[in-house]
Amino acid sequence: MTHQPALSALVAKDPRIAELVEDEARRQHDKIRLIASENYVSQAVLEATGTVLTNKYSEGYAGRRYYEGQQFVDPIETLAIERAKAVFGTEHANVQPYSGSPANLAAYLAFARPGDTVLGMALPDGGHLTHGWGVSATGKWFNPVRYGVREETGRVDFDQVRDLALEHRPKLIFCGGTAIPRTIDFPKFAEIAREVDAVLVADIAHIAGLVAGGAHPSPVGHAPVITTTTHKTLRGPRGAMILSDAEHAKAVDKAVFPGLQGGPHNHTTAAIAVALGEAQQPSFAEYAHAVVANAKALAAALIERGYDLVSGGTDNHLLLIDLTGKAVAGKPAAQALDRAGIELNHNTVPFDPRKPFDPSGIRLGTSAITTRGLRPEHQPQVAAWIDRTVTAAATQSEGALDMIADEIREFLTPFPIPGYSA
Ligand code: DSN
Repeated sequence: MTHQPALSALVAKDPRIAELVEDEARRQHDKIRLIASENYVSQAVLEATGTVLTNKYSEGYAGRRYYEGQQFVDPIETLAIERAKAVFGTEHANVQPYSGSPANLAAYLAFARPGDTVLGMALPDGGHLTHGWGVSATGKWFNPVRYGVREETGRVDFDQVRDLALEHRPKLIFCGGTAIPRTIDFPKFAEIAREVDAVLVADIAHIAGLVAGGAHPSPVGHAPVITTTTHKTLRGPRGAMILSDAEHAKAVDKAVFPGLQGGPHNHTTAAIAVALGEAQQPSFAEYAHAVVANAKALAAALIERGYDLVSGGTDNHLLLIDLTGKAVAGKPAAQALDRAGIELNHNTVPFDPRKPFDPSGIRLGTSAITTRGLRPEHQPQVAAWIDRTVTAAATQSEGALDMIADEIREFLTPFPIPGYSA
């Protein structure tokens, strides 16, 4: 058995599921995991998610619940809230959203009405589905207007943001997204939001851990409402939070419950509290800065090998690579990389002439490999494996992939992960 702690009851009761979980643990151990939204949570976070708290219903908020028996859930949720406020320096925190999309939906429910205009970053330019993209409920139920990046720089076009805001007078402006390799200029967004009297929502799902660790500027004081998942750079369980100033607190809470959700997932709340406790430690700031150092080193090594990075590099954990010049599209490259032991996702790049399901780019992030202990000196080797694999994919040299996977498995042996024992 490889999973830690051992899944003895699961093995006895449901060997097929146990076997699949064991296989997944081994897969996570044997690969260089570069999916920008993923990480490895600590053993303590893993344990908290697997507790009896999953048995409990707790609609409402601490001291104001609709079910009895909240003697222990109330202090757990209160601790999570207090730690969130301390880590991010906000006046209010709601730790109940089930994940990032419901957290963003709660922001719409709190501060807009169906049909209202919202301004968000276009998905192919790095935004998120829930920032008003057409196929999302947020694009169907609201009137979305979208800004993007400048073609020549790959960075947000603030002239366009301002022009669109002045023309359309949105109720909400979203900043942040899923494929933004550069620092988000919160003061600039705040200035535009103030000018048109819109509520600025900073979606910091990708960079929350960097903000918490002081490796990215904070939106606090600029965006009155901040949404985030808890499982990306922040390194907690799958969940989300909404942070806000005191003025917007009541509307946020009402929107999450009873507006959008039922009972919070108490096992997740406990694990969020644990992750936030970890984020309060000095070692977390070291981790956050190491994530950025690794991303910069990987970017430099890839550029040296002739790769075209959107915006020319990175300021955070994320790299977006346009493979147009490499004779292979994003999806076949990502599939070859997965087979070679490097896990990432295909991604559109700004002004992509290809379709989202078969785009020109790949997206990489360095949080998981940083948690695992890889450092800048390892990045030239990671870049070399990526390059060998992309070249093999372009020339359809399938045989090279298994050899690279073997090399990577051996390379990773001295880097243990929580939840797995070889
Ligand atoms: N799935 C997340 C990501 O990978 O960025 C966004 O929802």
